[in-house]
Amino acid sequence: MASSRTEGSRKSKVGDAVANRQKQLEAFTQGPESQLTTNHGVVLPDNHNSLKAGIRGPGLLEDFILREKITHFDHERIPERVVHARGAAAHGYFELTRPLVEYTKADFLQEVGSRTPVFVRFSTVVGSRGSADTVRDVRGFAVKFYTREGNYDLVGNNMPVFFIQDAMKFPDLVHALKPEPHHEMPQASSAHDTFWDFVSLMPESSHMLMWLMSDRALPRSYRMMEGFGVHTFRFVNARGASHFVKFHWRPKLGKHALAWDEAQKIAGRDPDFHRRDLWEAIERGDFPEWELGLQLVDEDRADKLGFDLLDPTKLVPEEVVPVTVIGRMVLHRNPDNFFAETEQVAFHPGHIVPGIDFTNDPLLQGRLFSYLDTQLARLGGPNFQELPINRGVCPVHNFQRGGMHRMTIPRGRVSYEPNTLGTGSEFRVDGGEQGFQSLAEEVEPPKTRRRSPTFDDHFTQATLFWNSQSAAEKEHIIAAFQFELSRVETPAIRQRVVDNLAHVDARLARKVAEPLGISPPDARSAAGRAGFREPRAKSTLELSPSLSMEGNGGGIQTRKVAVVMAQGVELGAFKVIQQALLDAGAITRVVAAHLGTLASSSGQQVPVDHTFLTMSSVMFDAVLVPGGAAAAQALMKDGDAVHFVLEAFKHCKPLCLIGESVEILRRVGVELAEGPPPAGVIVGTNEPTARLQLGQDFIAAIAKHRHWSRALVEQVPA
Ligand code: HDD
Repeated sequence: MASSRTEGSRKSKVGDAVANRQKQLEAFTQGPESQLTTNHGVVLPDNHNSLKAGIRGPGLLEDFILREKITHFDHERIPERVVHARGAAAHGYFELTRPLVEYTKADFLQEVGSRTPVFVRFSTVVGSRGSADTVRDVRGFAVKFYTREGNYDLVGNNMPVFFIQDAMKFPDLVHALKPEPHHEMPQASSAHDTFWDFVSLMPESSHMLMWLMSDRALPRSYRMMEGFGVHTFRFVNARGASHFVKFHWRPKLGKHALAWDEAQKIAGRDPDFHRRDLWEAIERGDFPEWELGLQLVDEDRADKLGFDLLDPTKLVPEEVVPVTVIGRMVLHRNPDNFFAETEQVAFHPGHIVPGIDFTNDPLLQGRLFSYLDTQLARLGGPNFQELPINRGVCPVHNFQRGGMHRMTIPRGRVSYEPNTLGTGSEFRVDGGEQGFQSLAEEVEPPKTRRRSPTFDDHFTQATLFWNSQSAAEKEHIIAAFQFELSRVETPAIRQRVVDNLAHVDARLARKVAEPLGISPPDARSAAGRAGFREPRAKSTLELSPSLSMEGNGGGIQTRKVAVVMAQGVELGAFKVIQQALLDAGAITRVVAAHLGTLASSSGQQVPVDHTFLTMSSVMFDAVLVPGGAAAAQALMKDGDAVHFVLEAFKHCKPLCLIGESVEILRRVGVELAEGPPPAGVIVGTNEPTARLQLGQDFIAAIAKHRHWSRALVEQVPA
């Protein structure tokens, strides 16, 4: 049966599957409402007044309309996800660019050009549904592929490793990370005692802590972060041969981060920063895109990597096994309704299709239980797969029929197998070759509750990550550890963390310890503690440049440039630069002291988009200050304008200062006359001959994203 379905559907043209999925969802969409009824279709006489005994009298219990409305309202929330509660999602498609017949029989990975509809949900992990987007945290990256053989969920993160090696520790990890149970603080933050207490006693978390303290935990945008399947999975081909596989999502716009100070400020200015960014990009038609890359490893090679592929605290360096790009994913449609789609979507690593299989990674094995279980609690029963967003695009047939909120109506008297009463002849599922076949992997006895010694090395890859970071990225990691541990109240916990860090890198540990008021780190103090066993085999790779984000390109498409202006602005150079920015796909917005328009030096009226009241520099990627003596004078007298520019300077953003506006930086002692300007600061005059070059230089500076090694930053008080 499965093969005939596949054969038939092969004829469908590229894109049909995506359109059909949309049609399938449209069958469930509603609105706008022009007449109101009760839930049972009775037309409402009035939606403002309850039924009362007399015009000023008491309400009547009889009022079924009021009771129904209030009851529905009382039940409008479902339990938030225990982790990954805050998220944003979008519809799109995955297009295969390289066939994988040799490796997997999964139908959606066979035919180049085939498009599979997807729904993707990004999330933070620790915060509640209403928490801020830009907190220091891991980001979820969950993709549901609606394939012709059933739904396939790749439930990953934006970091390729995890804190723990065995699912047995997941509840402990999450209890330690979430707000502390006695006073429910702090919200959406790992900077507190219980988290650091736990991880300091769990050396297997060392590698993931490096990622969490790095800029990876502060993505500029969901559109600018990588995604990883984390675990090693298996591909199985039509002959039953298997390969290990690791999944990588690579953003077309490059991978980029916020500055920590900036991330904290955005959390106050716009807690919806990432959600809004995703939504607005899709509404504008700037569809976010990722490549899907794979690392394929055969069984023989797996034994020679120097670490265990089943250990989720390890990654396979791209320098050891290169990433092969096999497709692209485009998100092209925002959900119609947040609750019905983003909130009710149910991901599960156990949603797989023939041709893909699990490995014995003990974290993955535990996840296979957890996700189905959590959906039962969160979505109220065993029929959540019938919700429109969770429905597959292929037929679903089985005898699991009862339960809360069943939405289909199965016909007939037969709800068991084998039977003869259904179709009149014997129906039996006989364990043949069809459908999903688990890989017949050999299993090694004995049954045991122990950890494999091949999981013992907790530091080599943490060190590899550290060594692979640029100088600026290393400084950010040190600062992040210092921030988090300064929030830890118990000195012994701080001490334990830096002692552990000495196993990663002595300088890192020393630098982190400096402002913490504790003894210098001592790696030996950890030696006797649990988890500090000598590893059996270590990999010898010393650097993995792909682990660094610095200098990661991606162009300037969709980058937001603030143009800070005041009355009397000279528009000559500005217009040329603005056109160059727009041609390269950036977005410009004029920010000034008031809304309405500003008169330029030539009397032209310039519309203002935002004021300093509602927009700060942290909402932009770069700042342009056009010249004009009168405008520069006005800006210098406006504390908000000066702060705007200096804050962007401090956050190492590209700045383009024209003519007299250079004075703004001089105000705080940033002296531009002596030698070249600090990195990423473009300075020019209004001379017509210089304008084009100015624009190109500014574009090049924006394409570098941030200039983390910029000099003089520490002089700026912003
Ligand atoms: Fe998990 C949600 C990713 C380990 C148990 N997880 C959840 C989501 C993502 C991940 C992206 C949000 C899905 C959505 O948007 O709805 N989780 C991961 C990754 C892990 C991981 C990449 C390690 C490699 N998770 C993990 C373990 C367990 C769970 C070890 C339990 C044993 N995760 C859950 C959960 C959640 C969840 C409690 C909460 C809401 C949900 O499942 O649907 O079951």
